[in-house]
Amino acid sequence: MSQILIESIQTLIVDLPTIRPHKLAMHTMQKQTLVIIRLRCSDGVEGIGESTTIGGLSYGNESPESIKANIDSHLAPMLVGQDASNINAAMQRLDKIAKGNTFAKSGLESALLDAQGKRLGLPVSELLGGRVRDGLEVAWTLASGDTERDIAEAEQMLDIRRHRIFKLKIGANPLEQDLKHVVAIKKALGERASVRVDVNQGWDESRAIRGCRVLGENGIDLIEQPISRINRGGQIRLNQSSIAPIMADESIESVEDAFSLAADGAASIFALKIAKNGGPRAVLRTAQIAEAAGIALYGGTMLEGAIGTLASAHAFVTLNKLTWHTELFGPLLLTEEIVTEAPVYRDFQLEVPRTPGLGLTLDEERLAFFART
Ligand code: MUC
Ligand code: MG
Repeated sequence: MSQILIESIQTLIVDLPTIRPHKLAMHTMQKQTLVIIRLRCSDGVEGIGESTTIGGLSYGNESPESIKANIDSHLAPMLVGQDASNINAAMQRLDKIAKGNTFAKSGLESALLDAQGKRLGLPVSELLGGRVRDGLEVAWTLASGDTERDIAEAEQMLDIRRHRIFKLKIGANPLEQDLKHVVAIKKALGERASVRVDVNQGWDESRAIRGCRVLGENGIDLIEQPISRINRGGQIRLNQSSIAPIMADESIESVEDAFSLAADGAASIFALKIAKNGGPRAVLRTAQIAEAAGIALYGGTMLEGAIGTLASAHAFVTLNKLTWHTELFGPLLLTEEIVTEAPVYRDFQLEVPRTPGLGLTLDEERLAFFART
């Protein structure tokens, strides 16, 4: 059989409206910007991928514009003309010429997997070794910035059986105001829901000591990234003292970060994100480090659209244990889709397609309408 080559790689920046403003410690999202990758191969197969971050440069080191520029100028030229079926070789080439850039690499790795799955007639999960679960339970983030509105939103999600795990975005307001907000929501929902918080590095250690204690005493199940990713000593101390388990999110910007956090005992849960590890295969390396270290797992998101969400989901369904479930709700935060069939959420779960590749088809018209020109 003659070799199948990567013929071209196209990147598109797509801006989609959100159902409401989404308020995080570092940024309030009024829209989400996706970078869509189209990787065309000499056998006529096209793989699609997504490289998406939150709030321009306010969350991580890569922005949609830098992702596009770096793929177009540096990464794509390294892949065009290469064997489309050899994902190990392709990703090694990228790692050799580009440090970091895990968001960009994640979209490319997803596109390579999608193409290979379509070529072989296999879902990406099967390329990754096979699924051990069918669906993934999905948390919803309450981030309207208003306590009563958040409670109403949670009640509605419980009623329609879409979510029973809620993550509250805090860290932007004064500590006491944030604590009051979280405790009021937990009181309203009681045992009907798991309530967790994400501080997005918003506290310093002095505030985190009190914050973690009050949250733990009030039945909050998990505290995500309470302090800066840079303050390793603080993370270790909080992980030792907090009643509620501490999850590392921003602290993990690479597989190597995951290893060093595990070695230091700086968290008891890892948020897995394909974008921060360099793709669906790369994130499984972080999962293996966690498993070996006895660290629990959570399937995280960068609020990707359908493509990035299912690229994550195909990796997460292969995991042995996913104790804290997932937050793969990105498509539900958007008012518009750029694929023909949106991912299916039913009975608290995201269904992971069993069709070849990621299981998605681009809606050319919608994509052309929302793509930046
Ligand atoms: C984050 O920090 O976890 C995930 C859900 C959400 O609302 O924001 C993201 C990012
Ligand atoms: Mg987080």
